[in-house]
Amino acid sequence: MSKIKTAIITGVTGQDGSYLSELLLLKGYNVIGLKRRTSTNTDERLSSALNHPNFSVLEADLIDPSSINHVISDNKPDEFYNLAAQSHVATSFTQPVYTFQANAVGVLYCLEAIRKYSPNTRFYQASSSEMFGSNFSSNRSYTYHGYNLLPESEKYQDESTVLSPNSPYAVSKVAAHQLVQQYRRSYDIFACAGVLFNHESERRGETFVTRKITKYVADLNHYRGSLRALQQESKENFPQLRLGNLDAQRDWGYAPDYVQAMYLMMQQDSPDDYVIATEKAHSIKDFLTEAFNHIGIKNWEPYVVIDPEFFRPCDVEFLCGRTKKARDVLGWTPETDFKTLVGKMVDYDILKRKNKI
Ligand code: NDP
Ligand code: GDR
Repeated sequence: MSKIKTAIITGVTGQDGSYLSELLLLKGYNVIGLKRRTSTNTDERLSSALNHPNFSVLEADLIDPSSINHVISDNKPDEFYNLAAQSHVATSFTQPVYTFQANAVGVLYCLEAIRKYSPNTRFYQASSSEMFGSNFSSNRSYTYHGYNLLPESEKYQDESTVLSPNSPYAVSKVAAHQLVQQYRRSYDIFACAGVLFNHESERRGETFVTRKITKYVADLNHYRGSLRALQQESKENFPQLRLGNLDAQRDWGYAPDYVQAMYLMMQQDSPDDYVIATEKAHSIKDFLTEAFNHIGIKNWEPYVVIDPEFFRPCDVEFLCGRTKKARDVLGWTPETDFKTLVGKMVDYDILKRKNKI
């Protein structure tokens, strides 16, 4: 009989950590989630995993190397998924030092602990499409007076696109990404990185733009329902949704599809880096249109106000991944399209608003 594998997941209380825990438990793993000490309960996303006999939680903080050393030397896991991070790009402009410590130096602590105490442990790093910044690849170049005039349909990012980070978050992720490659080359550690494009879900943090929109739409839907119940017609009292840059485009996928890719990368014969995306870009305006359409509102504009507070000192305008390598080597393809993703998120927030979840 084959031995039960043990996986450690950092960032287990986050969106991806919770889905990955459920996936690995289904696959028969013994899963140890690492969470940092907080004064309030952060277990909301773990309600299903916490009831599983093969799931346990230990306290560790990525900026405290002794806590990382302990969990790795005590447990010598087969697989270690590093999903913990200060993951909010806008916050990285106001907390750059903490962001770098957690997202870059924290990864070094994990890699060093594996090198010293458990060199056979396989390591997964949550790298990000933010690392590309404003850079992209294309099969042809089309310049006019020095300006690149390529249509967006011909721009993409893949494993060979040069990294060009333009936020403290992105710089920290590039540092971590290159450390992973360095440890792979220098010490023969099985260290791989998934360069994941934006992925969302019903469990997405409420300050990311997608969830901010779907929560607002659910609140608006609830408000309209109560007005109808009172047989009144008014939208004046309902506050507008305050957003920043609506023109940025993202390649949005569904988080449960993306944790499958993390697992597959760790099952390969040799470690490598893979871009994971849907290969379709949509703007924030497209997301607004889809989310408002879902509750029967054709024009979102009267409900949205542009607020300078939500603009970043430097933003990433266009991200759209190419996943040939992941499809060919891992056999991975995303199952959930943009429309379905938005619908799932709005429906969930509507149910939550009705206190049914
Ligand atoms: P979340 O923000 O939902 O979760 C982040 C997790 O990291 C939380 O569990 C958080 O704990 C934990 N954490 C933060 N700081 C520390 C620390 N110092 N020590 C220990 N734990 C810490 O992120 P996602 O689940 O969305 O993303 C997972 C990873 O993937 C992150 O590294 C992110 O940067 C990266 N990524 C995400 C993408 C996406 O679109 N979702 C795309 C590409 C990369 P707490 O609950 O206490 O806050
Ligand atoms: P991102 O996600 O920065 O791509 O990072 P986010 O949802 O925060 O922003 C996406 C785009 O929307 C614009 N935007 C707003 N963003 C937020 N948060 N709030 C607003 O009110 C708002 N208005 C407009 C932003 O300017 C941006 O262009 C996510 C995170 O999960 C990272 O951890 C991960 O690495 C990347 O995705 C890939």
